[in-house]
Amino acid sequence: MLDMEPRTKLPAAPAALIGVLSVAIALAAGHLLAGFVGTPASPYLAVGSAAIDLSPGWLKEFAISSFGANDKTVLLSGMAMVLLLIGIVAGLISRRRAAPGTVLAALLGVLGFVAVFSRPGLGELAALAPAASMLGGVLTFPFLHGLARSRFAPDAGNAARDTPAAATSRRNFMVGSAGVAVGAGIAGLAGQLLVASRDLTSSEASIGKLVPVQPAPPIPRGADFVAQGTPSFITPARYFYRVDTALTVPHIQTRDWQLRVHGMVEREHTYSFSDIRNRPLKSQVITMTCVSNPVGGPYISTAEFIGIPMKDLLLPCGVHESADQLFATSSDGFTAGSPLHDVLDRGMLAIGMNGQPLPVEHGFPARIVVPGLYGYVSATKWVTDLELTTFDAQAGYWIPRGWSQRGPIKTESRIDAPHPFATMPSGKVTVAGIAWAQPTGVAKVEVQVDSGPWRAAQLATEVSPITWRMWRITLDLAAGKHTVRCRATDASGHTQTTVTAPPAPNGASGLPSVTVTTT
Ligand SMILES: Nc1nc2c(c(=O)[nH]1)N[C@H]1C(S)=C(S)[C@@H](COP(=O)(O)O)O[C@H]1N2
Ligand SMILES: [Mo]
Repeated sequence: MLDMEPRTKLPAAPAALIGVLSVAIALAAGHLLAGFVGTPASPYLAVGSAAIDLSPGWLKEFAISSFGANDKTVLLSGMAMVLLLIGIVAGLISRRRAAPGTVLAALLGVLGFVAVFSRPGLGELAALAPAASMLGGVLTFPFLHGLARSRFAPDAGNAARDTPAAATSRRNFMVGSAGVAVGAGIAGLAGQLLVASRDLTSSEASIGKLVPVQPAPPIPRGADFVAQGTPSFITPARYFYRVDTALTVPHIQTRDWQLRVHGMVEREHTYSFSDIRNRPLKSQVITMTCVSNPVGGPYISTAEFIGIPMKDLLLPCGVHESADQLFATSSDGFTAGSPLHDVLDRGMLAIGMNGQPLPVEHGFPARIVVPGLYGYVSATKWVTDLELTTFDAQAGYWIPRGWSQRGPIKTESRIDAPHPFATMPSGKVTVAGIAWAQPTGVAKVEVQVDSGPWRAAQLATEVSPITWRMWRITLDLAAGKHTVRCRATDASGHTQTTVTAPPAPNGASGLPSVTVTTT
């Protein structure tokens, strides 16, 4: 019957508008439901997380090196642009009939389901969020399309423009679109508020101040050269570098947290948070380093971590002789495998950092830190599962993405002052920086100006072999342009390599250099 009528062709702008509004309501409805059933169930965030997991290693490395900790914001904004475009396209391919746009909305809905089901640790209720998105899109598009069709029907135009019926259809379309827009805004905002309100303030407060029974010795005077431009020896938690694949950080209450130890052990065991909290805590100053750190880069920081030695958790379970890998899984599905030998020797399950419970971004309520190994093969945040296994049997998150299965930290150094391309008066110029060689320790740092001789820099007081070491040297520079290089030698006598390598597959190398002009 309807098909017999002449079809109205919607003008492009309102057609695009109804597409965009339908996408908006779909996203908002899903996000709102996710506020109840769990943040990662938000289809928008789930698609983003899936995109992170599926994107190739080079792309992630590019994102980390170009956007740093803002990489997630860039991803989410990019997705918003793409969705805006999809909405416009959905509208434009549906100027005569609602079917194409409705089908596109349904396809997006399916994508939402697939993405949400690819997220680990979500219960069945999580399906409500993509279901709300799907319904929102699939119902709203034909609804608005119907309103628009009567609004732009040929007889609603010209001659009959001022009939009451035409006025009604104009109003209906306006009220309908405005209603959807406002509804999407409210649902999206409410979802965001719910997501943000699942905060851990009370859970963190219930931990109380973390006072180690075996504290690390205090940081001696002269351990850094802040006045000359090095970082402070201890990195305040808010400045501590952050690298992870989590689009939204997992919010785990301590009462819900469990750590299961299984695999090649005599006895499986599951620890609760109070099992850990009530043990005699130890603190250790550790410098963490990311394998993605380029030469001269910022992904290195130091904190006093508080927790208990990994061996105290693992050995009571009766670890089999033939296990050689500790395979740790995070609540968000990230995995990292470390050589068991290193874990038993010096690994730590940390529940605190610089006197406070771990910040959520750094793994609340518990993470692993193994001095001497890059984070991607050791420093699992939000850790919930420890499997004793072998390197032949399992490979962590980054390994199939092109990174080495073993990730010992390379002996490296960095120049912090002067800044590259700085201009300064000729004469005395102080150069300062950091060097690291965990767990061996830094024995020497040398500096070279242009093609001159290598000269030993003054080392700051050593704190421990598992932390960075600051250095400085005052040079006498004649007027002109100079390139200053540095190199570290570790306590085993190994000098950092001059061979330039990119971060993948096992850490960047090459001598750091800074070019300055003296006048
Ligand atoms: N759950 C989880 N843990 C993780 C990661 C991750 O992506 N997810 N990234 C690792 C990497 S690559 C590094 S370098 C360190 C960074 O720890 P930070 O963010 O506390 O500095 O965490 C490691 N632990
Ligand atoms: Mo990393």
